[in-house]
Amino acid sequence: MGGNMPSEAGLPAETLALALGALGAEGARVLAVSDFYATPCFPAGAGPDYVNAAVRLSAQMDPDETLAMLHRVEAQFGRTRERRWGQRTLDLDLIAHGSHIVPDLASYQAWQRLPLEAQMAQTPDRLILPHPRLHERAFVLVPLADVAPEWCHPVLGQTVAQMLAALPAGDVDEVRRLP
Ligand code: A4P
Ligand code: MG
Repeated sequence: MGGNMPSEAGLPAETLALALGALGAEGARVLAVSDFYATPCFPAGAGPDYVNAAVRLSAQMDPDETLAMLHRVEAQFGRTRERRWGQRTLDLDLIAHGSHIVPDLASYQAWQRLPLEAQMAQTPDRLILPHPRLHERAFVLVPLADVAPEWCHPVLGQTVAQMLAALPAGDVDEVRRLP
């Protein structure tokens, strides 16, 4: 979960907290919620700091149904899409769905290996799992380690704890737990 703009629900931390209830109302069972973290905007300078968190869900939904459900909850909190990586009230990304690789290994690897410039210019028009950038982002891995430290990346073969330990210390230090 991430947000860096106020919504009608309030500041990003309030939006994220209320979105947890909305996930439940959509039929997903919330198994665990991470702490909330203040994280510097990526790319640097593109907007205000974010609040990020990670949630572990159980639901009778396949990956596409899960993403559609996340998009419905984003819409409830005023999410609009003007620009890739634009500022947003609420971004709910699907980081992983068990150990599924979606749609297939070759497509996953094509997105994972995309250079940064191309990432900024291109948006996938379908779901890619695991999320192709999760292993390089402290703002994902720090909260994820609260709820799923032992989850093992099905392509990279590393747990969340291992991927987090491999990040530059400076990236991790910039992620600040909110009181
Ligand atoms: N899509 C493909 N795979 C996925 C997935 N695993 N989860 C597709 C979610 N969506 C996925 O997403 C664009 C398209 O990606 C969708 O149509 C979907 O089918 P979007 O949510 O419309 O646009 P976006 O949010 O701008 O893209 P995305 O991919 O969510 O962006 P990123 O790369 O996750 O970056 N800085 C900090 N500190 N914290 C943040 O949370 N987030 C972003 C968003 C940028 N900088 C940030 C943060
Ligand atoms: Mg998104």
